Amino acid sequence: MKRQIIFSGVQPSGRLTLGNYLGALRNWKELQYSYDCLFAIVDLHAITVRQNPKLFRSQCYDSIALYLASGLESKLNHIFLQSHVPAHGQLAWILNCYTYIGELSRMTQFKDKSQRHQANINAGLFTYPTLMAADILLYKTNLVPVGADQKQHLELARDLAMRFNGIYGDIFTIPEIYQPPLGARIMSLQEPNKKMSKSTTDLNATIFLSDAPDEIVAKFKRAVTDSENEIYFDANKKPGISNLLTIFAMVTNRSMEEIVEEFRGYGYGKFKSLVADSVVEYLRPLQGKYNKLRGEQLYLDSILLEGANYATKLSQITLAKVYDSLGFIVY
Ligand code: AQP
Repeated sequence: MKRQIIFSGVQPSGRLTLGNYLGALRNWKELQYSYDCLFAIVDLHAITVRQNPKLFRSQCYDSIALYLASGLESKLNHIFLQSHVPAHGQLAWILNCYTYIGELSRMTQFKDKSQRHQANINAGLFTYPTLMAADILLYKTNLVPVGADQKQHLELARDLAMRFNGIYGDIFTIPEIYQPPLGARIMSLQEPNKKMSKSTTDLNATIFLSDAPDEIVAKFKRAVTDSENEIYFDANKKPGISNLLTIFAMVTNRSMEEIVEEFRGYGYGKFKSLVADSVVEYLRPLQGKYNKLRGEQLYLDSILLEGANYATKLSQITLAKVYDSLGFIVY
């Protein structure tokens, strides 16, 4: 029986974070055994914010090495750079013509990023969600595993697919979202009401997957909590401690109830050290694999090439169908 298709991606817009890992990559690793998976490094998305070209190229290689180090098996998955597959841009243009300004104006990521990059509120930042819809729809994707911040974009992708199908017939598969029960939104260590983000200006706010153990320990030590000094889960009242509890539960694979029960009487300082040590141990094997893989550029290139060839072929099938439905002349 044909397996269902997964598509997802991460922007190489900086160093990947613990949020990217717990909200996305970790789930990809679990899902790779049951689905046909395409995982992109979405470099076209990343240029909606200015990037330094030399650093950017290096971050693209960092990302693919991290994908593999996270446990994605090259034999099971197709890993590629979005810019290597022309159909992403081609379909994005078409979908732009079926997306309303009002819909894009409601996107919270656009509002948030235009606040943060006021000198560069470009059209790409605005139409980012139509490119994301193209990414997903090109591959007849059934399931998209993403963190909570991408839910709104995914809903738009579904709306666009249904709108297009409503006019032209059964062209696109309607994708479903996959969100993890825990970790869909790992929060900033400094502003626990905001999500942890790779493009943060406050380096203490984010755990990067490449952080050294002493950096991880120092960041958790400085994590913002509250003045109550009692450990229990309440994301609204105690966002800092609840975030630490979530991270701890995920990296130790223990239930929230069990952890809260065990650590209720602990002081915050002691608990923070425990979380830090668990994260250091959790990331150790990943970091070891990453350090080895990152130097193997020819190997990384070979994976990207295979991925791009496969994705290009698959994407052309959907694109031809779309062109034909629109009345474009297709040979
Ligand atoms: N804090 C987070 N918690 C859980 N999941 C997260 N993701 C991102 N941050 C968290 C998920 O990681 C995947 C890739 O995200 P992205 O690189 O496409 O962009 P983003 O969502 O905008 O992530 P960042 O780290 O905040 O990047 P910048 O700073 O460049 O904007 C997605 O599935 C996302 O949900």
